[in-house]
Amino acid sequence: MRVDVGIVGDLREVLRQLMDRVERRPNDAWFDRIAEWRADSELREIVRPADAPQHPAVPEGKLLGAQVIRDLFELTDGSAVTVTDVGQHQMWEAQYYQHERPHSLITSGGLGTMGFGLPAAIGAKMARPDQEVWAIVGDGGFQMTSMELATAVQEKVNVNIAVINNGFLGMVRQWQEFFYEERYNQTPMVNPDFCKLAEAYGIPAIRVTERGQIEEAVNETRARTGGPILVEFVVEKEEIVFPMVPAGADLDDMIRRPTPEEFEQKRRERAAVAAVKEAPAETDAEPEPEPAPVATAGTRFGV
Ligand SMILES: Cc1ncc(C[n+]2csc(CCOP(=O)(O)OP(=O)(O)O)c2C)c(N)n1
Ligand SMILES: [Mg+2]
Repeated sequence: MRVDVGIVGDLREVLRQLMDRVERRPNDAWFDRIAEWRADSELREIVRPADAPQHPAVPEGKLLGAQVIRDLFELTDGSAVTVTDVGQHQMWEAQYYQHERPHSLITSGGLGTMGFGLPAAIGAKMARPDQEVWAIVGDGGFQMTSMELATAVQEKVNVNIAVINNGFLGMVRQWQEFFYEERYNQTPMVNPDFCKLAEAYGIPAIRVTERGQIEEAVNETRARTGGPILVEFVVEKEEIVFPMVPAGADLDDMIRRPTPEEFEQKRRERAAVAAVKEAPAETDAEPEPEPAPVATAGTRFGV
């Protein structure tokens, strides 16, 4: 790169001095654009305060994995070290737990191995005993290394374990929903009772099935000393992590969560298709060809 003036110095100092010499240029158009994007994202948001109007995709009375993570972030003031496994829960963690300190999120970026979360969280707590450490794991990945509960008990590791139980290998189920017509092959899980499993190791366990129970469970977990504790969050089974980039597609081809309006439109289209499919044939004539599927991404178009 061609350099006009070479400056050697502390960047912080040099930039400050340069700022006085540079004329401020208005950037309103760019900031307006960002504000537009923000407003659009807010419309699509599913984690909202409990008393706010909810996105129509949020099933009534269901607990969402995304809500669990957001509430955990707020209840811990974002100060915990979190260690994730691999899957949807990992993405909710990344989206809804805002980390402002370095080294406070231990997670694989991509190509991660299920089963990593629990043992890595035990290691993190041993390395940083003064920090609050949460393992955030899926029901599938947790079962790959759940025998390490014994290590946590034996070594009295005070790690908090959040099992996000959606009854599925959720990340794979989501692909099956979007790209394989909901053929849920090998993804539904027959799980053990996670609370009883913890108790078998002498670990106290709490089950949470509603958003209103999260606060008490998290507070109780944080108050625990001298060993591990497990909270099972029983969440909506068919929650979707957005945005999603189909295999091989460019990043700007990402699939976003529909706005409430788009969601209602899809719902109407699906109802219309279902009505056509269910209508009894009126004549002996050849049946009409099936209408083309209307959903461009995902057939259920859920949360
Ligand atoms: C050892 C291993 N096997 C398979 C995969 C592929 N894989 C990535 S996420 C996932 C599903 C994880 O399910 P679960 O632990 O229940 O988490 P969820 O997506 O439901 O939050 C699978 C099978 C993997 N990453 N590692
Ligand atoms: Mg799961």
